[in-house]
Order: sequence, then structure tokens, then C-alpha cells
Amino acid sequence: MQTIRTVCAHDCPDMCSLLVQVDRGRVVRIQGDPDHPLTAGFACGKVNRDMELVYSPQRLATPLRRTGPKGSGSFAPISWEEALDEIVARWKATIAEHGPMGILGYAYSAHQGLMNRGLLNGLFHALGTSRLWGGTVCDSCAEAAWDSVVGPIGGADPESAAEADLLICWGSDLHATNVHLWTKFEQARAKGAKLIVIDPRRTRAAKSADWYLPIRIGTDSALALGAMHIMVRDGKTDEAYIAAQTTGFDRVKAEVLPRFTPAYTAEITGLSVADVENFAAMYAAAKKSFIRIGFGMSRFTHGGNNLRTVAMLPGVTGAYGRYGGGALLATAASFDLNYNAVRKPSGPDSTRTVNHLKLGDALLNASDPPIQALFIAANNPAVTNPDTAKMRRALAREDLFTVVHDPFLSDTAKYADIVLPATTYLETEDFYRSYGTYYMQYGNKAIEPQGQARSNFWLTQELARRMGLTDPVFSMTQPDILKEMFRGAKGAAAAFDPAQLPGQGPVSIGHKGGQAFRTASGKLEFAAGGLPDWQPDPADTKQFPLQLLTTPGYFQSHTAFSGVAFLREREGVPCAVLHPDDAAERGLQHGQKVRLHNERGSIGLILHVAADIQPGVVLVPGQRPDGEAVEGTVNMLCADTYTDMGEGATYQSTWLDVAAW
Ligand SMILES: Nc1nc2c(c(=O)[nH]1)N[C@H]1C(S)=C(S)[C@@H](COP(=O)(O)OP(=O)(O)OC[C@H]3O[C@@H](n4cnc5c(=O)[nH]c(N)nc54)[C@H](O)[C@@H]3O)O[C@H]1N2
Ligand SMILES: Nc1nc2c(c(=O)[nH]1)N[C@H]1C(S)=C(S)[C@@H](COP(=O)(O)OP(=O)(O)OC[C@H]3O[C@@H](n4cnc5c(=O)[nH]c(N)nc54)[C@H](O)[C@@H]3O)O[C@H]1N2
Ligand code: SF4
Ligand SMILES: [Mo]
Repeated sequence: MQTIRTVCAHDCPDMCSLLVQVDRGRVVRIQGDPDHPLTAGFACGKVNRDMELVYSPQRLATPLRRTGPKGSGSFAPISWEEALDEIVARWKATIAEHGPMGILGYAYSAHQGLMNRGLLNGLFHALGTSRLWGGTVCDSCAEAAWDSVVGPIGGADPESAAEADLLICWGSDLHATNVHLWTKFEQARAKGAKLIVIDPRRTRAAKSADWYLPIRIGTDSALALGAMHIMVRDGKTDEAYIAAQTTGFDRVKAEVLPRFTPAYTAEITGLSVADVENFAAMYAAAKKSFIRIGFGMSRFTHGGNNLRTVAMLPGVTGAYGRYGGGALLATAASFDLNYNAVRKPSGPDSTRTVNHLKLGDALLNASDPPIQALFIAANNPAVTNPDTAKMRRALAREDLFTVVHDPFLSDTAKYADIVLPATTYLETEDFYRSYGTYYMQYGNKAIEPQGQARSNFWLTQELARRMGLTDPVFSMTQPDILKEMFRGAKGAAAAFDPAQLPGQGPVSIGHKGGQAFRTASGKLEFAAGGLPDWQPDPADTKQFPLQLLTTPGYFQSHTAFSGVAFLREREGVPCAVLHPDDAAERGLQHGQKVRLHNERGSIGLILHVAADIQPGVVLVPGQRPDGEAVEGTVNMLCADTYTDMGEGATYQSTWLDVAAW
């Protein structure tokens, strides 16, 4: 029996350090690493079952070639040699006819390893193909909003939350998506800190919170502005901090705050005037208020404004200046590694860029040249992209040569001409930096690739060689590429010796100070991205009465765990959740099949009725493959329109109704 220390590569902010027990080449146990201060000896309820992911009977064993219509899932096994020969021949033909921009290839986030993800993107960069602006389906809006206030730099260290005197879970379902932060919250609560949860849904955290504020969906900027109004009115702002560390608050105070009276704030947010007053008073009284800002509030047409206004609050009380206070959205921007070494080894500075959430649109409509070849790794846009019906029409294009690299036959892979079996993270080695903590760590390979599966890393180097690319990174080992990533690293990361990292466990670049700002002024900017405000959702035409609330599932992280039967069962059948009043109004019962419909189409799910969500919204947890639902998948109802900042996805600016199936 061997114990191998590695890193969880799933798309999750915690980036746990894992101890994997291997017996005769087989994983028998996965545990959290007790030597990692945040992982603290436990992995989440999904990953401590990752044996079932690795050894799932649904894993792909060999490369496949399509034998039936696109989308039908009919394939026949072929050898790697045949698969690679065909891919390279088709890509070369596309380049000869249309130039490299006729190809679009990318790896997305289901493998967080900097090499398994980055080097594959580096391959397409070097080839000069059309490029995908990834992340617009996820965090580009939230990031742009944060950057407009604080600059491109990480937020509060999750470890500092243990020192906080007030904890706020603001649109973040910690038990589902950030479970190790919860342990820090518990430590702070044991020392007397109060927990407030602000969410349109009574989450598990809300149930154990000191105070739950059931805010109306999409109205967070109003609550933040209402709180600022009260703090200004009552003289509770930290004027010295505002003067020294921020710019633009005078304009917010003069031009915006007068409108956000407690009454107006209450009317918009659906909270009572007393709640708004009480929230502002508690926030103002705290010295070290720690806000965990979630991404949910950004997934609206005006989502950027929601998020940036919340990110401004700690500037008003000076909480940003104190360790234990401030706000945490993400940390990734503070790791100043030389990512270009893997992501941009060579290739033109610019070529055509396709926004991730408009991938369907680009495949259908891009011309000069049209996109004739598509390569997708670690992403399942046929389910997770908005306007999935359009996405699938695009994938169904007979003249599009599609290759999908995935451990499973995902809904997207069913549209591929060639499917390549991918390893899981336990079958590769890589280097990781967290996006929700300040740790980085080298992840060792625990076991050999299963069946004929090959890692993203292996596949990249193989394809690069066959396409005639000679950049050294395409023939280097992982430890040598790591040295390239640290050559020219800046800030705290520059202190580490990359030669030592493969033998080390987790290392932190965190520091004990307050929030630094990386804006043009070097200060927190209240007005650089325009004055903060609240506006109603423009998609609300009143034609459809309910608004979509959609968040990751507890046991089905997007679709990456859909090949694990136990976790599918734990999550339950794909469902929609309605408040009892909304269900009664429609004569609908818990457990029946229902049709969710709007101008874009309809899908079938099982109805759950629960008072945990507010009237006026319908919650659809997770994004689940069609085959598991009564019919279809939730993003068929969502438009591929942009948020106000960062060109992100507007999943929750979706209005719909629910009827019997
Ligand atoms: N309605 C709605 N839609 C959403 C969201 C929402 O909250 N609501 N959330 C959005 C967000 S935040 C995100 S990040 C996206 C996520 O969307 P996706 O990136 O599509 O995530 P997954 O569905 O997990 O798909 C990842 C795929 O990668 C495969 N995979 C796993 N590991 C590897 C590997 O090592 N190599 C390769 N080649 N493949 C691998 C998995 O089997 C799976 O098929 O979804 C977005 N869509
Ligand atoms: N286990 C697990 N962990 C994950 C993921 C996963 O799928 N599974 N996904 C990872 C990825 S890719 C991402 S991007 C992150 C996602 O992280 P987040 O997007 O932060 O997702 P949640 O933690 O579900 O937080 C969303 C919460 O916001 C609430 N909410 C929705 N709209 C509003 C609103 O208008 N106002 C307020 N105040 N609250 C609102 C929802 O009810 C929900 O409780 O998580 C990452 N971590
Ligand atoms: S909590 Fe997140 S990082 Fe930790 S094991 Fe689970 S999915 Fe992986
Ligand atoms: Mo995401």
C-alpha cells in the first residue's frame, strides 16, 4: 500500500490537498490531507468517492469514431494512431483551405491543472487558430466587476475568516461550492462572530446562520447602497479610511445614496425597513466583517453592478484594511506566475476571439473563414452553455469536424466525429494554484491511465509534434515546464524555488495584512466603472412571471460527476423547486412532472415544492444531462446575451413559467 499526495483538480475554489491510498496500482481510498490548513483532513462528499469516478463503468476505454448521425451517440472504437492521424490530416486540410482560423480549439476548467489545461490552450495559441475567451460562462462578469473596484488582485484570505467578528455569506452556498471555508466560519463563530446569510434561497448555511436575509433575486446592489445610505446618515462611515484608501465616494454620496432610503431599499429587495436598518447597523458596528461574495449575483443583465456594489461595502467601514475583514470573491489574480510559458508558447498576438457563451453562434455564423474544425477538452457546452439549443444546432453541423476529449461520453461528445478518452486528475501530474485560497501545490500521479485514456498533457504534446510545432514546452516534462512558469514570476510566488515544489506539499502566498488595490489610482474605486446603482431586469417583460434561480448542485458539480451513479442518486433526479404559493396557484403537486417553458422552448423536470425559496423564482439546481431529466436541460431556456460587465452569461435573467407536464 502506497500513499500519494496529490491535488484535487475539480473546478472548486478549495483546491484540496489529497492523500490517495493505492494498492497494487488501484486507488482504494481518498482522504483530505491533514497537513493542509484549509483541507484540514477532509475531502468533500464527492471526492472521497472519486474511486467511483476513476473506475466508473461509464468511462471511455478507447478512442471512438462516429458511425451514426451527430448527437445520436453511435460510435465504433478505433486506435489512438488512427484517431491522431485523422485529426492531424483534417486540421492540416482546414489550414490549407481556410488558414488556421478555420480551427477553434480549447480546454476549459474541469481540470484545474495549469499544465493539463494551459498547455492544451498553448497548442492552439501556437497554431494561430481562432481562440476561445473561456470563462464568460462562469466568472468574467464577476471578475470585471471586482476589478473595477479593487483591481485584478485576490480578495481576503479564506484563512483570515477565522479572525472575523462578522461573517456574511452573500450569495454563496458554502456547503455546495466552498465547503472548507465553512470550517473557518465555524472557528470565527466559536469566538463570537455572528453569521448573516443573504440569499434568495434558504441554503444550508442560512438554516444555521444567526440571521437569514431572504433578499429578492438580483437586488444586491440596492441592499449595499441602502446600507451605505444609513451608514452615511448615522455618521458610521470610516472617513479616514475613505479619504486615504478610496476614490469616488463623494460622488456616490451626492449622486446615488440619497435615493436609497431604507423605504426604497426595502421596496426593491423585498426585505423590511427594519431588516435594512438592522443590517446596516450590524455591518457598521463590526470591525472585521468578512463577506464571501458568490458568483450567483453576477448572472444577470445588470449582474456586474450587483457584484461591484457589494464589493464596495468594506471600503465604507474600512474593513478592507484589517486582516479578518474585507471581501473574498477569488484569489487567482494574486498568483503572478509566467502563465504565458504554457498558454502562449508562440503564435500570433491576436487572431479571431470567440466568446465562450457565444460558441454556438460562432460555429453557426462565423465567416471569413468559417470554423470548420472544433476541439473541446474538459467542457460540456451542450449542457452548460446558455442557449443550448443553438449550441446543439451548431454541433450538429455536418461539415464541422469535431473532436472531444473527455473521460466520459458527455452530451457534447455525442456530437463529435472523434472522441478521445481522457484520464482523470489521479492519472496525471500537474501544478495547481487555487482560485479560492492562497495555496499552490504540485500534484503527483496516483495511478496509471485507465484503459487507453490519455491526459490532456500527453495529448497536447502528441498533437503538437504531429502538427510540426517545435516550441520546447511541447517536449518538456512537467517539472521542467514548472521552472518555466516560475521564470519571471512576480510578487509572493517569486520567492519559491520550482525545483523544490514537486517534493513539497501545499505552500501559501497569503499574507497577514489588509486588502491591497491594483487599480489605476492604487485605491479602491467607487466610481471608476460608472456610479453604482440598481436597475430592474430588462428581460422582465411580465410575459413570464417566474425568474430562474440556478446554482451548482451539491453532488453534481456541473456535469463532471454525472458518470458516478452514487452521486447521481445523492443529488436526486433533475428537479425544479417552487414556493408552495406558486405551486398552489398553478395547481401543481410535489413530485409531479412539470414543464418549464418560455419563448426559447420547454424542458421537463420533477417538481419539488419547498418554502426554502421565495415566491416568484423557480430554482433549478445544477446542470444535468438530458438523459437524466424528464426532457431537456435547463440552459435551453437561457439566452446567450451578455452581462453589463465582462461579457458574461445571464442565466438568471431568464423568465419562465411552470405548468403540468
Ligand atoms: N444554468 C446554469 N448553467 C451554468 C452554470 C450555472 O450555475 N447555471 N454555471 C456555469 C459555470 S460557473 C461553469 S464553470 C460551467 C461549467 O461547465 P463545464 O466546463 O461544461 O463543466 P462540466 O459540466 O463539469 O463539464 C466538464 C467536462 O469535462 C470532463 N472532464 C473532467 N476532467 C477532465 C480532464 O481531466 N480532461 C478532459 N479532457 N476532460 C475532463 C467531464 O467529464 C465533463 O464532461 O457551467 C456554467 N453553466
Ligand atoms: N461542489 C461544487 N463546488 C463548486 C462548483 C460545483 O459545481 N460544485 N462549481 C465551481 C464553480 S465553476 C463556480 S463558478 C463556483 C460557483 O460558485 P457560486 O456561483 O458562488 O455558487 P453558489 O455557491 O451556489 O452560490 C450561489 C448562491 O447565490 C444565490 N443567489 C443567486 N442569485 C442571487 C442573487 O441575486 N442575490 C444573492 N444574494 N444571492 C443569489 C444562490 O441561491 C446560491 O445560494 O463554485 C465552484 N465550486
Ligand atoms: S471540496 Fe473542492 S477541492 Fe476539495 S475535494 Fe471537494 S471538489 Fe475537491
Ligand atoms: Mo464556474
